[in-house]
Amino acid sequence: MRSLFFLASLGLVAAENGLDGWLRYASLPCSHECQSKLPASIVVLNATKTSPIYVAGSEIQDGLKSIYGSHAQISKSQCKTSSSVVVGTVEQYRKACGSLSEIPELAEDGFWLSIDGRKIRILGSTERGALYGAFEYLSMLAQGNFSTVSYATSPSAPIRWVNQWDNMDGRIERGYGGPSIFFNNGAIVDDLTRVKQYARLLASIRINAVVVNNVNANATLLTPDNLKGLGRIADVFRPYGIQVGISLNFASPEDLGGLDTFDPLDPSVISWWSNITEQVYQHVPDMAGYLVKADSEGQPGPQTYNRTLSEGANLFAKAVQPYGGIVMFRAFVYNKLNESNWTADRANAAVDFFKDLDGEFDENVVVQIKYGPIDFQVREPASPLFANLFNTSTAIELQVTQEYLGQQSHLVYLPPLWKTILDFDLRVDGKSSLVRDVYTGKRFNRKLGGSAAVVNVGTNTTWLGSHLAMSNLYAYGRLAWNPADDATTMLQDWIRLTFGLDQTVLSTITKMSMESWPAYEGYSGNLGIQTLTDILYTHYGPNPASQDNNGWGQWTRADHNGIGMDRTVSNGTGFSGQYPDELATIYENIDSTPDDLLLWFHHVNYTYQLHSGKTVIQHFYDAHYTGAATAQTFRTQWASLEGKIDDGRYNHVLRRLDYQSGHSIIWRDAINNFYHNLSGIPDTAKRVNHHPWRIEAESMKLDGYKPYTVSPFETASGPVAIVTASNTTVGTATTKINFASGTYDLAVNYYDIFGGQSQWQVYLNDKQVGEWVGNSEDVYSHTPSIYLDGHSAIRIKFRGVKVKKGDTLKIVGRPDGVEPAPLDYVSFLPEGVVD
Ligand code: GCV
Repeated sequence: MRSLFFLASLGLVAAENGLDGWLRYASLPCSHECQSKLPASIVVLNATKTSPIYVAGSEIQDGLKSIYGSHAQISKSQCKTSSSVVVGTVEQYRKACGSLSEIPELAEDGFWLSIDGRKIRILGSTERGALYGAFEYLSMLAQGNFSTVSYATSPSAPIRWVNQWDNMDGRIERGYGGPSIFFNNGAIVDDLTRVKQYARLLASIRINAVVVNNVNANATLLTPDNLKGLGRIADVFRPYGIQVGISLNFASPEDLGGLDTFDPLDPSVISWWSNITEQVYQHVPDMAGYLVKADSEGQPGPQTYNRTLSEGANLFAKAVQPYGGIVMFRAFVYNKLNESNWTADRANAAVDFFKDLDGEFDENVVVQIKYGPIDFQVREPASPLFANLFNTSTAIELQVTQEYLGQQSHLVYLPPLWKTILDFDLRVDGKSSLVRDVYTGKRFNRKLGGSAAVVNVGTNTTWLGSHLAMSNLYAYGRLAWNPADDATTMLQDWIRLTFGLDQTVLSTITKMSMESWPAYEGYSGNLGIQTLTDILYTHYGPNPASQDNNGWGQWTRADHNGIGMDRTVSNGTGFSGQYPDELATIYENIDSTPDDLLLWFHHVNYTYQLHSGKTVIQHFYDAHYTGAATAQTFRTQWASLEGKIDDGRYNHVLRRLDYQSGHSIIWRDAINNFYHNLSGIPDTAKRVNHHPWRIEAESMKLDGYKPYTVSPFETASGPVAIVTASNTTVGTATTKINFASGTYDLAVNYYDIFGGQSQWQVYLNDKQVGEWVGNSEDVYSHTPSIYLDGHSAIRIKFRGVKVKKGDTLKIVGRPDGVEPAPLDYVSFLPEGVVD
């Protein structure tokens, strides 16, 4: 038996790249108990190599070997031995092995798992269900869990989908893990190896369908060659129990089919869609269905012809109905609005568009609703549309790809945010109406329903762009199966599977992850004001001004006196009236509105006093300091795990957390400066605009550098930075240090823009103490910027630098391409100071 020491040391040397995600089947020691519980063989009740049952058998075989070094043969007979895993459907078991009384009723895709010593039976109501059971067994093995169990589990809802926003040219809209694993250059890629690996990950979290292309859809997916390619993709997913779906462009009959209309009621359009659907099903006989974004953000839709959204949806519903397909019709429909109209409100749009269509959709249509009324913000109330459709099937749309939440360059574990919605009680008719009970069909007795999440994995070996972001995908699958699952429990299973069983690793990553969403909310947008990111550009860094004076309807209505959207019925947009009475009353009244949604529902002065006793503005200041302070601890917590996690993943994550600690300060200062400037109200703790440990670059002696006024102003300290005088001039900034002699961490704030890789060196008395290259676009996952702003602003730290009062600090910047080696400031940080 291999010793623990040997295994631990194995873990340290073998750098991992993340490709296997939580299915790495890392080697574990095998105790006596373990030895006595490893099965000798695996009986698959369907030996066809492309069946989920066979896949289940192979996964178990690989897992046993990889985790415990044990060899189990796969066979198709001897189903009654006492030392085998038997895997199949209930039906197959009855036929091959006789009846079984102890299996409780299973819903579609449910499974029964029975482990009694070496006798293991994994039986699904479907083959896909049996595969889920196999992954459950493997998850137990990989966590060293040899319990005797016998239980059945069934999904909360039939729809457990993921959506990819992949474009045909291989780029992914809001994707932070590299280009598409499906498409390149207008066609389906030849090598589908990564698709198979994705299928494995998705099956293990019980996802049953994947929509492979962007909702902003390109009709060329429907060309004969691409449909053939789609067939190849479906063939790869099928053995894993995953069906393929596709997004459609409403105008395809015109754009691709050459018709002069795409009117959903026109007979030529109806027959065009029925024809193309037949072709789709020829290539993909089990195609799951269509996903449709219509009349939204420039996408064509039925409104072009004054047809209703339900008429648009039903066009597709009728086309896929003969094949058993469904239509996921997105409720993300809104028009551009004018902010000078006090009652205009994008949040109203979904209910305004869909409420009156309740009952008008065909039975195989599911209305797919984003969790909040705006767009995946850091905090939103639950979409009131869930409380307005009683005769229509619904699905909730979540977003694993962190579009507004740090784009995988920030650690943000999302389930605590999702749970604020899933577990929320809408009180329809004064009765318990949890959001999760609505979209799973329980509350209003709908057969269809479930969840979809925008995932956007790419070819990066980390899939999403960061190892820690995979906890969000894992937990999404768990919640799609059981939305009542607990955020910490799911996380801890993921940690053990991803990083091993060490208790310190478990408690540390749990703590960091559970603190991450509150921290992000702290240093971005508070009190329900939305994320405050730049909504007109990358959706990444801070830019609160972008949230007003735009036609997108994503507003804060901030001015010198106050902030917040008045969404009351009495004086505002009327949005609060879209909720059932009990909730409408709570939100209508400022006193009963919870603090964390205050600015979502009410426009107040900055001096308005919260339930907490603080004023709104002081809450902003404090939350930004607390949030950024928490983000500083993530790096330190992770660093304490050095030696317990393989170097590859340890260093990859460390670099991101280092970056996040700096970028959280950029967020903190930008938002605080912005509202300090707008309101003119000082921070009672005197931190905002007071930075005793900073030396502004523009105040240094400049040679080859010149001052540069940054816009938006709040994303530069000062608010001026420096840039080299030309794209070829080397710049030098020098100053004498007046801080007391001692040891400091040196933090340098600079800008790393797309289109160049400048180089910087830092000297103390001509001795180099640090250097770096502006290559963040190659290192991190977020969308880069071509400007000096809150996206490109970045901080690097050199730790433990010995400084004497009177030393000379010199920074040399070498521009590259369009990047003029920009610098903002240098902080000399004594231990414990974050400035
Ligand atoms: C795919 C937001 C995103 C868009 C996205 C859209 C949607 O507006 O920024 O990139 O488009 O939502 O969900 O359709």
